[in-house]
Amino acid sequence: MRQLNIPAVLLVVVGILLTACGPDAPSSVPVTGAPPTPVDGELQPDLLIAAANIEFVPNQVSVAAGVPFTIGFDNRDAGVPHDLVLTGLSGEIIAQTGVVAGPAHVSIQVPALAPGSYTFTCQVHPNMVGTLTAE
Ligand SMILES: [Cu+2]
Repeated sequence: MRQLNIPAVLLVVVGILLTACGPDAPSSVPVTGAPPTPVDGELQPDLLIAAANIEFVPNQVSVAAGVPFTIGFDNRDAGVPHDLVLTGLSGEIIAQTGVVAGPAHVSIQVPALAPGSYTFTCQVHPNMVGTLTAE
């Protein structure tokens, strides 16, 4: 009973594949080589992330992949300790500010990242979570 529609589904899938791979499909431009090597002093402008009212502001940021950058971390919560820990695709720590009580501003350098989605968290407040996308 459950097999009744499989041939029809296969036809549809094959049809889609043929359409997508047809002779008129534009050839994609090949991606060549590694990202450009950054020159000293040519860092991206600071990414500014604040901690305010026990939240990261903003909590969604994006950077160019393959280029080191700095994060300026601005703890605006007076008397409240926060930090910012950037973790990689396997949960490894890439960069961290250390815990600072607000108001305080610290900067950290982040090495060039492979394209992907990274997470930043506050170790003091596990509900403080943000996403950094390298693209
Ligand atoms: Cu915090």
